[in-house]
Amino acid sequence: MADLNRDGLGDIVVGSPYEDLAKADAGQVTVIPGRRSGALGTGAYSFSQDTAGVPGASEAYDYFGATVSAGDINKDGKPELFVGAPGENNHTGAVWMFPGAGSRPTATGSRLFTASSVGLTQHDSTYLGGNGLLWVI
Ligand SMILES: [Ca+2]
Ligand SMILES: [Ca+2]
Ligand SMILES: [Ca+2]
Repeated sequence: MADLNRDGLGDIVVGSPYEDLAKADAGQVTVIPGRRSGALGTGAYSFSQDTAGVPGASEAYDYFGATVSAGDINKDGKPELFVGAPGENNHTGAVWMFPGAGSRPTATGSRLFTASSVGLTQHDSTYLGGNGLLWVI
């Protein structure tokens, strides 16, 4: 939960790492804005690696969305959304950052952090981005 659109209501960030899209277990993330009344779901939006403006591409077993987090890391008052895909690059893993904007984090300007981009050597099964509960359930 995080108030990504800054309306005072918590928004639900749902990771779906096993979402198939065009490739098995590519994964996606859906944001469901909080509402004071009425059914949840109005205004919901999703990101995957196939969303226009998002670096990378959905591949089988990326598990994009295995972990999610939010925080205003540049202190502009607009929270950023972070998404881990531990299966990316032969299970080295990677993390995406979606910058906060007027009413929601956007794909425009989103960035991809791989092991090498944060100074780590790429190793298979590092699972950068966390494995969440992938192998518990
Ligand atoms: Ca909100
Ligand atoms: Ca990928
Ligand atoms: Ca921000």
